[in-house]
Amino acid sequence: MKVKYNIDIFSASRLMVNKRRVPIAMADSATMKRPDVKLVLLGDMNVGKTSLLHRYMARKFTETVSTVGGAFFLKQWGPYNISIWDTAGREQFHGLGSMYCRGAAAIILTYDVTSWQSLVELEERFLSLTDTANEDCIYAIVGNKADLTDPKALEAGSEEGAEPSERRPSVRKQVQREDAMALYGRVLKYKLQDEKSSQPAESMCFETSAKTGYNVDLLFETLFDMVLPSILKKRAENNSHTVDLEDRRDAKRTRSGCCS
Ligand SMILES: Nc1nc2c(ncn2[C@@H]2O[C@H](COP(=O)(O)OP(=O)(O)OP(=O)(O)O)[C@@H](O)[C@H]2O)c(=O)[nH]1
Ligand SMILES: [Mg+2]
Repeated sequence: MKVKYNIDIFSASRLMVNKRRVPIAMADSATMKRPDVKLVLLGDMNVGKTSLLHRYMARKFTETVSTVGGAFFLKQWGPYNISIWDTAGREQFHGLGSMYCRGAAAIILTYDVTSWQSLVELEERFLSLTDTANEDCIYAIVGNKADLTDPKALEAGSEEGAEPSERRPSVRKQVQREDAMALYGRVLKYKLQDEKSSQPAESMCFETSAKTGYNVDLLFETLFDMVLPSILKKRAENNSHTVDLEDRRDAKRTRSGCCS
């Protein structure tokens, strides 16, 4: 089954509204809320980026198709609007990655706990794409598909009061949390961020399951809270650049009154 996005900028121009030939992107532009801040999911193909986002936004795990280009959701968080960008992990879309990361306040570097190579790829292929992110960008390292290796993550999806599942995780875990934490340290070094003044590795490395929902809300909502200072900073900057036309009219009136 195909995953539908709130707004898919790549297909928007091809979609029609009410059979009139009005592109959705255009139709929505008047009512579309402006994002205050941007969060980006990066990582190799098949690690579960789209599934994580779909689990969080639609509260469901459904079959996905490999992402083409990228797409974003808009999430209202209190009075703020957060855009969450899903990117394609396939090599052929690699060139687009740095464009998606431009101005990002938080980046989720996603790997698959059952694939050591997916962790290696984060460092070798994806880290350099973050050069266009904000200077104070926050990084989370996320090991998805924990349901395949961790009984806690597998049980997270079972109905309350249901019998404990007979199934046991059967796939070998290839990436331990310590490996992810070590990568987090190297990410900070690469970004020239001071380890002491940055978020500690324990709070920035997550193991999740898009399939059962394990730690998915925790991941996104921890990051939303962490980017609030970026939102406030951006809003303050925007306000200081705003010219109040009423003020200017008053000033003109006063001046002309004074001279006449
Ligand atoms: N067991 C398990 N399978 C998962 C999980 N998340 C995703 N999958 C499966 O992994 C495959 C890839 O998931 P996607 O979400 O499409 O992966 P992606 O990272 O978006 O891949 P690209 O769009 O190609 O970059 C699909 O078959 C999913 O059903 C998970 O938490 N547990
Ligand atoms: Mg995808």
